[in-house]
Amino acid sequence: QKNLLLLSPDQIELAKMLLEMGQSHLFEHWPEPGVDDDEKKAFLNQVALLDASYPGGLVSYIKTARELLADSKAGKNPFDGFTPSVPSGELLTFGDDNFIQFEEAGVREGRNAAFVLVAGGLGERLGYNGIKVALPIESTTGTCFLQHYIESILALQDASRKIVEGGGQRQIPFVIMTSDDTHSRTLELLESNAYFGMLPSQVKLLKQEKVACLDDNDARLAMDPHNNYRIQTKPHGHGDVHSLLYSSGLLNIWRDAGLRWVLFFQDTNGLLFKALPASLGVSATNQYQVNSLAVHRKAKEAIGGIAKLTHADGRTMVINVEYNQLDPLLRATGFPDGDVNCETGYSPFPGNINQLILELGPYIEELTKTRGAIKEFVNPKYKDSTKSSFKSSTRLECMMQDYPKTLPPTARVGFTQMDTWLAYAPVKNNPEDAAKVPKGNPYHSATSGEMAIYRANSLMLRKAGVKVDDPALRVFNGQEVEVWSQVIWSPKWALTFADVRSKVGGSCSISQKSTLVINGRNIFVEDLSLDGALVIDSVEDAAVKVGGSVQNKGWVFENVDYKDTSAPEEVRIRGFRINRVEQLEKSYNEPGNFCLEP
Ligand code: UGB
Repeated sequence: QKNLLLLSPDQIELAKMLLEMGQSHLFEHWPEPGVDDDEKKAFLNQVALLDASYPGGLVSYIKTARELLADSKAGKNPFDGFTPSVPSGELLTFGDDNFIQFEEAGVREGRNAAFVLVAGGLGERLGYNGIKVALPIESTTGTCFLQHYIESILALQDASRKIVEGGGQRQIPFVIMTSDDTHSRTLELLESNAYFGMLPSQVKLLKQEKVACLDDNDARLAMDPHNNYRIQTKPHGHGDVHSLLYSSGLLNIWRDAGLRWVLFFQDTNGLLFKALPASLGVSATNQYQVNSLAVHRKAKEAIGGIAKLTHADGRTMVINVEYNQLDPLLRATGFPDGDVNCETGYSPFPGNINQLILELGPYIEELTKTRGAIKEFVNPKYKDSTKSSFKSSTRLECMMQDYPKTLPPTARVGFTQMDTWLAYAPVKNNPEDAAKVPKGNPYHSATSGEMAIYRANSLMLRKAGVKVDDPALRVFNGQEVEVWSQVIWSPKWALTFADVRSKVGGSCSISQKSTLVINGRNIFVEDLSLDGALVIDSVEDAAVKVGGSVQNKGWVFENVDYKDTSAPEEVRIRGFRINRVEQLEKSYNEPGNFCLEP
């Protein structure tokens, strides 16, 4: 009581609220006034932050936690009463007429889009000490994920302005959700690289706050083990992105500026922008309020399945069901074999890759009702089967893909499914864990993430008529991977398959050991025979025709063991470095027409 005199009226209100919510243990150890007064005030400042950054405040957090903890203790199945079926969506085949039409529609819509990258996670599973968006997407050019994302958005912006008559000068907004773990390093990466060519005003960082940890089934808030004037906090999950966007006011600004789409994506999927134009085209053509990008999924593969759930009482929703829940749900609802492949050799349920395209108008309408709050879950690790105490504190979590859970059944929720090689190659697992992945399943490591870029670019060139050799098999960090020709192009060279087709011609061939780097908008590859390394750079106003026979010793992959601490971390985690033995390198820095024909 005496301590109340130290506090401001707002802080007193917060303290009372905590006492009413059964949190008196937070104050029990407080000494007399005069001792640790600054710490006591700092504690209430933290409480104020936790209260302000959760929709409905701490009262709501504690109440929801009690409900979810009770459900968890009772073993309640969140899908009780629901029967899964395969929802309707668009199945795309790379490079066919349909795909090309959707890509064109997507590029047209690009100028009406805003991009949101969720990058608050540290990626503990990857075992990398930096922020994941600073990792090189591949080691041929060393471009980092953030640079690649920004250049892809800028390429879409340019392409969209060109395609739409009077396309104007609209800049595509780019939001990055950060957390205390990633915020300052993300800002530093942007600032020290001149925002990779974006206008600083185009980029907004929104920092998510952590949420309070819970010690028991009564949702008693946990004290920080290192400071008994702080509540222990942990990340709440990427679902926070919705409430942050809502409270930022950006959505209304975007709507007033005429935008129509918000595209959400994750930190380390180097293939995403190859799949994105067509998917945006699907959203626009099919008028999807929610469009989830998806890939072919093998039954029981460890990615969620997108399913339509129909409740006995008539409710329906189209939602991601995590892989560990899909199989039991199917078995419990009249599919005795559970999650099995159909005649295509894949599960009929599309695999969720967690890249979402939301239509802005209905999104704002929904968030106005929910304030961006997303259905949460709790995952306590119990000490024993009585489920009465936890091994360590837990907290509520939420996922951005659970957004459709509160939508009415009339909402148009669909998906766009593509080949995995085109759309999905995340970098999530450390070398040791990746090496243990059963054969045939994806490693999702820095090694496989890089190899996927070479494969996708090689396959795209093949589809455009270039003769690209079959890959070689190599083992890096205990993972056997296909090594395709190392073909890399900047997004301004080609964003869509139509771009690729329009920039290669004649009879071209690329040997397996070759490296081809194309960095410039107007580079045309015609009748090129490449067996070695070729690097072409050009400025905007230079048009360069590249052809003839290029042969040299090229660039070679040298194994590096992940335990070799003399190598930089980003090299170690992929298990190789590139030795640039010999190359033909040409830069065209002046406007004009040029021809490279060695
Ligand atoms: N992230 C945040 O921004 N804030 C957070 O609090 C947490 C994460 P992970 P995970 O694509 O394979 C997701 O850790 O567990 C960002 C989907 O939920 O990589 O693999 C973080 O920076 C899952 O359904 O997520 O699971 C990163 O950009 C499945 O689709 C992103 O959120 C899976 O991804 C994802 O974080 C997948």
